[in-house]
Amino acid sequence: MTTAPRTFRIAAIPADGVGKEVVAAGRAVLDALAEDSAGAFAFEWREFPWGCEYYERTGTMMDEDGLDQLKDFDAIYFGAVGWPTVPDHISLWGLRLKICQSFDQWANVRPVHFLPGVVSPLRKADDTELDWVVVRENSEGEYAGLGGRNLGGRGPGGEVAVQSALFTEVGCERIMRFAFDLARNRAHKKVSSVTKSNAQQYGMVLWDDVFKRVAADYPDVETESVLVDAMSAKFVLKPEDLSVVVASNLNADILSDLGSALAGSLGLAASANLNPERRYPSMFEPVHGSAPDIAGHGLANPIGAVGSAALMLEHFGLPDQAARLNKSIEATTAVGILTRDVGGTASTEDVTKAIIDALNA
Ligand code: GGG
Repeated sequence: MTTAPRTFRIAAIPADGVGKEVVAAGRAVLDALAEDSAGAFAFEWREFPWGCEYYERTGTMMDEDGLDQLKDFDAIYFGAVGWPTVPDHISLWGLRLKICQSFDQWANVRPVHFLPGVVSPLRKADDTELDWVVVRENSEGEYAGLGGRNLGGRGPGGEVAVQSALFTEVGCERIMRFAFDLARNRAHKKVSSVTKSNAQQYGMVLWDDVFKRVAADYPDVETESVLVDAMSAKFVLKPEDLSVVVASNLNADILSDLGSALAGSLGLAASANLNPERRYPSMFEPVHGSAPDIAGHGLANPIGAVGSAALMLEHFGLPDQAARLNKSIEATTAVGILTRDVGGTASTEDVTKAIIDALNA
């Protein structure tokens, strides 16, 4: 008996700058994997031209009915958003945040780990193996979009703006349960919760209260609550103490960039924006932005995007293929095929080709 191949429909949104180069790299690697699967699975792609150039042509970052166009895909594979000619808050809210929030992708998972052959400011010895995961609350908090400008009518030079953070008990609880479930399946069963609840006494105290309540349901998982300033120091000074770090939208955004820089480069970091209920498509993207300074020169590190493709394979229920992809990334960095951001001279294309070659090694 033969089984029908499973075809995964993926919406590719390369968007801006190096996003175009790294999405092309990730697609090439995934297509190579599918070609080699003897028909067991396939990927059907549709590419969307949205982003800052699209905004300059049309006045919108994505089509008005864009969410409708995306909603039936199995996943979204995203590049990076932002370009100097468009204000960042317009490009971010018009595309990436719009998709994350409209599709209730409330869990943003950002693993941090060492790769062989990559020099990291944290690597103390060849055998030091660090890996932790930042779990970012991705639907509310400081990025809830609440506030306003021109408040109070104080005249020229006296403008007042308010930016509020939204914390709901439901939103806090679901991200914490997600973090605890993840920690339970890791060797180091620990969740570190991050806030600034000594200074932000409403939403973040609610976060702390919910954390204590949820932790009681996971007696097998070690816990700690750490202020974000102290956690930044801990990332650098005591990273071996970390396993799953759960934090609000802004705090986790900052900490995950710090984590990937400590692993060697922002270009290495993968991420998944998940709608765990699977009511809407989830979105997979490298953590890095559009990097206008190197865009178009073949210098971008494709590893963050390829690692994000591995997270997408896990989401599709193909963990062996995800592991195969991650092994190919490691085989590539281990022999020193590295882009400039991690001290090498290889191009985006060289690294992509090496990853594809390593799939069958
Ligand atoms: N691929 C990630 C990306 O494009 N990031 C741009 C950015 O500014 N993101 C802010 C955020 O992560 O909320």
